[in-house]
Amino acid sequence: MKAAPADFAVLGGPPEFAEPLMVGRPALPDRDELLNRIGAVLDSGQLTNDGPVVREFEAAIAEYLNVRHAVAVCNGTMALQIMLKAAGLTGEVIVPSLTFVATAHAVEWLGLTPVFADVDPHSQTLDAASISKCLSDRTSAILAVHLWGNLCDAERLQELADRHGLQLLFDASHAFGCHDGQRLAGSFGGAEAFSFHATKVMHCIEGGAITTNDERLAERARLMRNFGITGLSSIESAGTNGKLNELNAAAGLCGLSMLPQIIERNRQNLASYQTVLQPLPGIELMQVMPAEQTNAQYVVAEVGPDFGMSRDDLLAVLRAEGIFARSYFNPGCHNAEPYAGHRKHQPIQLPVTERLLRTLIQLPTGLQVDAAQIARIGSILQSARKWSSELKRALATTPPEWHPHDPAAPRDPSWQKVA
Ligand code: T4K
Repeated sequence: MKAAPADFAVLGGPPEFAEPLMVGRPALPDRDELLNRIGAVLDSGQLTNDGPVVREFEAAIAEYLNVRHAVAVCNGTMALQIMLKAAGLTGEVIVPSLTFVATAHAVEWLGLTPVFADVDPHSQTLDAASISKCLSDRTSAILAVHLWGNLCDAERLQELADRHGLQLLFDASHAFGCHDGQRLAGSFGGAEAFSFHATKVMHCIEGGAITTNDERLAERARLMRNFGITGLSSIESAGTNGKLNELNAAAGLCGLSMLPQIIERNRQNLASYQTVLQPLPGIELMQVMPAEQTNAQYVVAEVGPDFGMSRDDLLAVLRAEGIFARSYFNPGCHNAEPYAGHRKHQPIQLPVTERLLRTLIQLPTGLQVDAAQIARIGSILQSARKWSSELKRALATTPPEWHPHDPAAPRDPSWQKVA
């Protein structure tokens, strides 16, 4: 409870959480299940190269997502690159700027040009009207992102893609387990790419997959992830090494068993955040899809003018309290190198993206967080809003106190004196 501005940790008070709450902590697999699976891999002697555990993992993903093909790869970035390559794209690919930079980099790495479109203010996924403004005679595809697990309007995007003879592909890294009431993410468009990084709702520690109903695209992807090798003495094309190994696939199978439990907790956490944020003006929780359709892996809110302080000041206040919230995906792909300021990447203004990059905050969730902790976060937010003028003034004049465990804190202790 912060009864006065001086109680806030930025002003020298004790932090609310001595053990910090991270924005997310990887869900740790059941130890016995993981060790058993690892033991079986070691017993088999097959550690990688399309072994039986990778195949079991692929079959399990395809079945869960109700899609014909799942091609497992070593991470989400590789899933994107192989998917784009297997789709045979050329020229320009329209992508949102409001995404993890890997979405744009995957396009750029293939020698294609990512062209940034704006997002819808509500869903924060690609806005169809904005896509239309980015079209050129070099456009070959739309690469949409189901950001924060919000499914894109796939029907509308497909219609647009068909009208202009474009391919439609998805970065589904945030959307494992999300559905629109009928279909799960994974079977929309020509193909979808998933990240199974440790921070994702379902993870292999590091891993990813391409999912598709297109048999030929799946075949090309399989070939590409294994150097283009078709047999002991035959190589068909210039592939890469995108293979998932057996140990990571084993971790992925454990991740799949835990998925219902993780999604359930995430949804409970989302409901708790709704309760604490609903009465608080100036901070608005994003919830687009019904709770039972989202994996709720990201708790995203927008900090507006009524909150009394900027998103960045609020982040500083929270971090000092041990609430390590984040400001994904600031500065936005179009403001990062090698894209910043190039018209070929950004032919249009991106006002919604620019606003969201300044105002979005992601709050801690996952198995590490419970309703009681969210109530304490709510109380801090309430007091921060109440004392916003005092906190802002203090932040502007005094270097903030850092939480003892904050990895973002400057390492040199003399920094506070120098600043
Ligand atoms: N497309 C999209 C839309 C994506 O979001 C991503 C990845 C990709 C494509 C590419 O997929 P991959 O090639 O990565 O498979 C993370 C992840 O590194 C990245 O995978 C993810 N998106 C991105 C959104 O976030 P950070 O900057 O959040 O990582 P970090 O280390 O700060 O971790 C976040 C929190 O989790 C921290 O509070 C600490 C905690 N943590 C993290 C790790 C890795 C742990 O407690 N233990 C851990 O082992 O990047």
